[in-house]
Formats: sequence, structure tokens, C-alpha cells
Amino acid sequence: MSDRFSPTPEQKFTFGLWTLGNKGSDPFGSATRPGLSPVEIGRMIADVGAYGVNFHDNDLVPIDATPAERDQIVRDFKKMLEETGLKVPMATTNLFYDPVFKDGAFTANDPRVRAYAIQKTLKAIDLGAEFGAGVYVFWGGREGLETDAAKNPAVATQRFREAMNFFCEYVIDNGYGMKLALEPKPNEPRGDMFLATVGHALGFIETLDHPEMVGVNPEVAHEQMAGLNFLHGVAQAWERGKLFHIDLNDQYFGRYDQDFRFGMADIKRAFMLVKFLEDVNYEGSRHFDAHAFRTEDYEGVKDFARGCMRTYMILKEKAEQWNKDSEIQAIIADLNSDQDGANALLGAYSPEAAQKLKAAALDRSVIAKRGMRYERLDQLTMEIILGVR
Ligand code: GCO
Ligand code: MN
Ligand code: MN
Repeated sequence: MSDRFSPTPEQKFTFGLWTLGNKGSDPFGSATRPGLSPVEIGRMIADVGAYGVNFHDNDLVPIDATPAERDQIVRDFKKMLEETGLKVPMATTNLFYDPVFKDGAFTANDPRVRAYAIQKTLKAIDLGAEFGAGVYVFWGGREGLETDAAKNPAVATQRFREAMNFFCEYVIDNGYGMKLALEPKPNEPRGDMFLATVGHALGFIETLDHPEMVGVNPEVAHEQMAGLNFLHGVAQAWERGKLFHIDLNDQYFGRYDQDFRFGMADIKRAFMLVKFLEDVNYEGSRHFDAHAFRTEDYEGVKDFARGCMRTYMILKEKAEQWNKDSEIQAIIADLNSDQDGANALLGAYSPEAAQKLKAAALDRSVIAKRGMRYERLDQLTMEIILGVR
């Protein structure tokens, strides 16, 4: 059944092979769903109406594949892409699963591990380029520690920087035209991970040799795990042209890494996020980095995937309603109105501007008496979300 909440290509909804292909295993139990081949997962992603599929190198090509096996897998996957029309907007490296990465990849203490991690990533970048991926994601899954005795975090930052500089030059050298996106996460699987939040990553990027090539891939759950306001990180990245990609899912604070269906846990935050992305015309992929409950079979996995996109589309419509709501807009206009011409006192510094500002009559007790009407604004927002307005 297709209706006005069905996925559209403009939204660039994507799923990773590892998301719909998730077999339901967790630290306490084994898989509850049979494994599928990359081609089968790709077909399922196309089936639910998504725009594209992303992968880690080893989601597609097993870590121990021979060159001949690799080539056959790549051919089969390309055929599936042609048949389904799916795109591959993003690719990434698995630098967390194999035991060699138990102490990290680019920030591991053993230089052999660092060299292997960079080697693996170079090959994975080639693989991504072969599929036309425009964004290459770096999630430092094992970049961290359990004890601060293990590593000097300043040295870890330097090692991370050296690796990212290497990849930028490699991408330039090969004319791949890719953008690189760092995906921060505060913890899990490591006790603490480096570049823990969007803010850490944005600060780090400015220290690279090619900051213009590197942005972020923020994930809802990762900021919410840390108790942060995800939208604020997203907005700060977007405002500097650094929002290259986004991982949508959901998460309750104070829990394990849940990877829930988008919008499931905190509908109001999901609404404000969709509103932001649509209001600013965010043009990147809307990637769902989540997976179905362990209780589901593959029909349930499809319900999960359709649910992610459908909730997004519903919230998009509600955001349009919010933007057109005359009472809401009147409150917003009033909140930002230039009471007593104070706008003229603001702006860039000059000696004159400073003089004028120092001389201005700004009566703080009068100003402080004003009610802001945020209670009404929030209730109106709630009523739109709840569907009664
Ligand atoms: C996680 C991460 C990963 C990454 C993926 C892409 O919490 O496990 O979100 O799913 O997004 O590895 O690099
Ligand atoms: Mn995650
Ligand atoms: Mn992610």
C-alpha cells in the first residue's frame, strides 16, 4: 500500500547491510534470524522502498575472501544494484569485529595494528569508490579504552589525526572525490571512546590538513546515550557545512546501545530533528542505523524498516503543519520582535558600537517581566504531534 507517507527518493532513505541483515544476536544470546547474503539483504532494502544501501567492507566481502571471491561478490552485488536501482551513497570499514582490533585501530598501542587498520581502510575506500560512494564514514568502534592507564588520550588524538590526514591525501591522489565523515560515540563497545561527541569531532576536524574534506556523521543514539541534545550537535555541524551524513535511530537514556526504530523512544525529539533537517533542506542521506527487535522474523524486519521511513514522512508532514500554524507563527514572531529597537545595538564590534551599547538604556527589571509563552508553544507542538490540532 502506498500513500502520502511512503518513502520518496528526495529523502534519500538508506539502510546498511548490517541493519536489515542484523540476525538478532546480543551479548546474552545467539542469532534468532538466519543469515542472508548481501544480495538478499539488498533486495529486501529495495523491497521496502529505500533509496540506497550502505556497507562495511566485510558486510559485502568477508575478511578472508580470496581476490577471485571478492570479484565475484562485487559483480553479484552490482547486478542486484542495477536490477533494483538502489544506490550506494556511503561506505565504511569494519575496524571493530576482528580480534586484531581489540585495542583499537588507528589509536591502538601496537603499531602493527595501526598499520593493518590503515591498510584495511585503504582497500575498503577502494571498494567504496568502486560503487560510487560519495561519503566515507569513520566510526571508531574500538578507538578507546577501559582504563586510562592504557593510553594517553592526547597521543590517541595525534594518531587519529595522522590516519585521517593519510586518508584525505589518498582520496585526493586517487581522484575519488569522496567526503569523509567521522561518527562519534561516547562508549560501547569500549568503556570510553575517543572523539566521544559531535562537538569533540568538530573541534578535531579543524586540526586536520584537509578540514574541508572531513565532516561528521552524527547518530541519534550516540548523543542520547551521553544525555546530550542530539539536535544541537546536528545543528552546529550543519551550520558549518559539516553535516555530511546522519544516522537515524532511537535510544532511551541510561540504557545499553538500543538502536531502536527511528522515533520510537522520543517522538518529540524525533519531530524537532525532522523539522530541522527539512527546514534547512539537508541534502545528504537519511540513513537508518538501527535494527529490528530480536523477536522478529524477516517480515518483522521489513515492518521495522518501513516504520523508520514512515515515521520520518509523518513527522515531515507535521513539521509543515507546524510551520503553517498561525498561532505558533504569531508566538515565534512575537518572541523575536525587536522590542524598543535593541537590534540596532547588536552586531559586529566597533569602538562606536561599544560606546553606543554602553550608553544604552536597558532596564533589566522591565525586560525580565516578559513571559515567553513557551508553555503554550510546547503544548501546541504536542497537539500537532499527537494529531489533535
Ligand atoms: C554502532 C555504530 C555503527 C556505525 C557503523 C558505520 O553503534 O555500532 O553506530 O553502526 O554506524 O559501523 O560505521
Ligand atoms: Mn550506533
Ligand atoms: Mn551509526
